[in-house]
Amino acid sequence: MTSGICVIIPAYNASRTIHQVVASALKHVEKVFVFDDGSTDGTAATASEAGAELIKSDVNKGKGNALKILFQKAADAGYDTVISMDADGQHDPEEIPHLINEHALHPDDIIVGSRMHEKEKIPRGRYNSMHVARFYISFCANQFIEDTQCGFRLYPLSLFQKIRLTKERYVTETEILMKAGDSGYIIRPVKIRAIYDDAGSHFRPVIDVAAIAAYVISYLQIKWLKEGLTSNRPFTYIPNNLRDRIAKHKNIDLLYQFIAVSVTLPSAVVFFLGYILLSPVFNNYVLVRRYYGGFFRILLASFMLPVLLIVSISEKVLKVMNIRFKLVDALIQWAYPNHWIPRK
Ligand SMILES: Nc1nc2c(ncn2[C@@H]2O[C@H](COP(=O)(O)OP(=O)(O)O)[C@@H](O)[C@H]2O)c(=O)[nH]1
Ligand SMILES: [Mg+2]
Repeated sequence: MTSGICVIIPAYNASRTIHQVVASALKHVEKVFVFDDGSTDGTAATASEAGAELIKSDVNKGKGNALKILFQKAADAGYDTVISMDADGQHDPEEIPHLINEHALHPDDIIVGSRMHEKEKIPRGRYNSMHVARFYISFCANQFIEDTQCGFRLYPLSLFQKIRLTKERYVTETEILMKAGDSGYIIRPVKIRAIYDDAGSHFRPVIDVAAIAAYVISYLQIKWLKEGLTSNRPFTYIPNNLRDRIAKHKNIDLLYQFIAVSVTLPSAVVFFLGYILLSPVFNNYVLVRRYYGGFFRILLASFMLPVLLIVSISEKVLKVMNIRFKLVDALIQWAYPNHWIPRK
């Protein structure tokens, strides 16, 4: 049993699994906090029965909101480190010691579970979107992150004094990694099992993926503008920066994200030119230069995004017509390689 570390679980209609998750987690930590987010299926009572301390909301506000409240709750209770886990049984509490052991070796770092080594167990569409997401999110975070979409993580709570969270629902966890990495934190993977048995999901493949993509693209554009014009300054995040201030106003944020996504390709060309032409003057994009392909691969990857969309839709249409045609996986592997120079 490790003191100073607690487990936090955002939960929404998870009565089938929450008892087992809480009870097993309590074998490894002294305290488990569960945030019940307006569940209608008895999640709250089941979590309490299993021994969790419960926080309850009557209306559903999504995973991001729940996590923010849980970080605060854990800090108020005197913990300096939290482990976040999903409520639906997709994370095995018996693997909590893997995160704790890695934390003991690297107490200042963020530890993130990675399922990417178990590709065959992850639904194909999910794996592919995780692969593309990590390509871009890694550039936001100035380092390669193996699995950017895994919610089984260990955070030092001091992190949340250094970054400001502005996004909601499933975007929050991506925002945390980007801002942490972009302010100098090291993000370390630990291998965990990928569990996709029969867990239902609240994740909406189109809306939630689009929300994450729009935030990542709109974040990167401000970051790369700064990085392109300054020398050797890869860590561009400071709380309440321009991107955070835009995010404060919902409608302005939506409009800005729409414009940012619309100009993805021309802006990639501009940054690429800045990468080539300004580097003798400014020692710019220093961490992009730790990526073997440099900005040329980023440019190529960005131009592949619309191609990928067309090929994915074609695959789906052909499938309906009973014609099997699988090009997307190969295209993704080719266009979004993860060739980062390893950290020493
Ligand atoms: N508090 C809260 N937690 C949520 C909500 N939606 C999802 N979660 C948590 O996030 C985890 C992952 O969400 P899920 O819908 O399973 O997405 P997936 O695992 O990525 O398919 C769930 O197991 C819950 O722990 C929500 O609306 N409120
Ligand atoms: Mg799930």
